[in-house]
Amino acid sequence: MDDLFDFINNGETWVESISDDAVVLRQFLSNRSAELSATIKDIEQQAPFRHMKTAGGFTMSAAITGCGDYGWISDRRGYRYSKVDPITEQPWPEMPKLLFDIGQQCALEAGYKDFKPDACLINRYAPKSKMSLHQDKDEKDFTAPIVSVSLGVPATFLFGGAQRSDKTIKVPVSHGDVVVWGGESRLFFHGVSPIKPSYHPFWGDNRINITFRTAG
Ligand code: MD3
Ligand code: FE
Repeated sequence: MDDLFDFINNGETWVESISDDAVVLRQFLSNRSAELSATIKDIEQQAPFRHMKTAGGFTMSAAITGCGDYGWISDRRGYRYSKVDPITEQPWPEMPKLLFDIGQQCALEAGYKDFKPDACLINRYAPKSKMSLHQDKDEKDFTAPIVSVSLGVPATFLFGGAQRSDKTIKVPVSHGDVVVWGGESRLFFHGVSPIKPSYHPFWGDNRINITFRTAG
């Protein structure tokens, strides 16, 4: 774990603040992205990407899977975390140590000590897929930050405020970037603009977003 930082952060990286308690760690994972991508492909073999239905009956354009103790599910009963994958009817794949360490190290870099993610959600966006403005509030403990890792083709995050009507700013994110948000911003509205067609050598025209959370 102490060594992790050496091998993820020996390239060109920089930090951007997007609000008092949200930061972008630019290119933090660029040196680990091949292994990280292979790890995601492996999880996908155990728990396939699927399109969930929103509570309102719409199909989400981003496909989702995950690993760790909890996975996020959505069905007619609403949104919640579950220890069982409804497709495989098995526990979600174990969170690989590589992922846990990356989530914890990125949180630490942003000033959050002892972050212990128990859920790692993985979103896959094809061209035109988007995520509408929402809050992440299904987790039990809002004092824990959320760490987000972007892979594949670039995207534009929409970062708003505590109210849905608050103005949003656009934050471009690309392969190897990490966003960490906690404190006030933990419950801010956010989303992802429709993905523009482009090409990434490993992920093709897809974008992957990995979020580490303390859910249970
Ligand atoms: C939180 N995923 O899975 S994560 C989600 O890129 C989700 O797949 C998006 O939102 C994705 O729930 C965004 C990164 C993010 C960006 C800005 C935020 C999370 C944020 C601003 C406030 C709070
Ligand atoms: Fe979210």
